Amino acid sequence: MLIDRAEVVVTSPDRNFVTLKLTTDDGLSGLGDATLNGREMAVVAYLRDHVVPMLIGRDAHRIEDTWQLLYRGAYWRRGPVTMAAIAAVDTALWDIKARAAGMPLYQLLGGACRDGLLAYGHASGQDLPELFDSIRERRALGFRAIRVQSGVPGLPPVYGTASAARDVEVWDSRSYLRHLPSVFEAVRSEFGPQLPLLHDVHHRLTPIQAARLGKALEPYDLFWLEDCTPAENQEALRLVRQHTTTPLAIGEVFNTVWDYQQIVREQLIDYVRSAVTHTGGITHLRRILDFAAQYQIRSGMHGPQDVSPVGMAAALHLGLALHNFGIQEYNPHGARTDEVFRQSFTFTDGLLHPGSEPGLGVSLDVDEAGKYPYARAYLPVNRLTDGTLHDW
Ligand code: CS2
Ligand code: MG
Repeated sequence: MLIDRAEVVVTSPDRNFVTLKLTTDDGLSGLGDATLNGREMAVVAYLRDHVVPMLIGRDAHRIEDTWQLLYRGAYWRRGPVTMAAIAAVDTALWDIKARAAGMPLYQLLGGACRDGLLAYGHASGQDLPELFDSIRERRALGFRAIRVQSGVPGLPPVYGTASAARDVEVWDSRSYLRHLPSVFEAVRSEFGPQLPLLHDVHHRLTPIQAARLGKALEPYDLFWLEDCTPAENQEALRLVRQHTTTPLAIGEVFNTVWDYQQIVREQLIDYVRSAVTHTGGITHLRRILDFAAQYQIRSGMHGPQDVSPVGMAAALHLGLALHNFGIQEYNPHGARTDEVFRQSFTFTDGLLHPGSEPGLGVSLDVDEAGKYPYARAYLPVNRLTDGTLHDW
């Protein structure tokens, strides 16, 4: 079964998505997500100019060897562009292999370890009444775990709040640190002790500030505190850990197992945030999560809207088959995206399931995709109140 055709499809139904479609000489095809938010066309060029020519004529069954060829064979290792491109090839080959076997992909990864995947949804508000409404709305949709993001008095809307869609955000860590514990206190007294609550700091604090926040939030029993410091300084987590028992989640911007080496071995985190799409595909993320499992660290895969339905499906198949699955972020896509990518995964009573169709269970309607050309878009940036550029 040889790879005969490789197409890179760029479409922007509700936002930009990059999809690799591989087709074999016996007519089977597989999909892989290569979407890198705000830098999409860099991955398109990497795939079209460098990767696709290497794939044509290769045995589609040799997933591991192809992974090693694209990783080691390039000499220049790691990095988000390279690893998103490798992820797309890897995912598409797993999709093909499972379609050839006539099985849903999770069967090839070892079979189901559970009935469904606990998902968390996003709630946010500028103030408490708006936040409470948003939590109630997520609960009505079935979510059993909720990420809570809140506006900060004195600042314009910040990351994670619905009205924050702007090019430049404004940030002040002191105001945030003062305000956030009171938000969780109010949410706990309104919704009780049982509901799992999560929060994303989005890389904005120094290690000592993060330590203080983790400690201040302990009474409210968070499921996790995410990206409390910029993730590339792994050692910073030691200081945070010394001061708090609030569980920590890190890694949505990581792309290889090497990014996790110290924080996993030293047990500085509790959840691995990597997505299949940004971390070299199913093959490599499985490797990271098997390493993490030795330390009772679990998965908490990134599932924003900029991971396409193909990337989401890949996450669900892997999550179902992993023993150390923790939770899955789930941010439903818009109606136009769902028309372009027909999916078979389900969300019932707060649990996701990848479905029972062969392969990933996602098909790409290329004609529908063609209606939505690429639209250049950037992520926002974040500035302190004096104008200094800060982490977004
Ligand atoms: C995030 C994302 O889902 C999350 O936890 O941190 O919203 C992230 O900002 C985007 O995926 C960036 O592309
Ligand atoms: Mg995040």
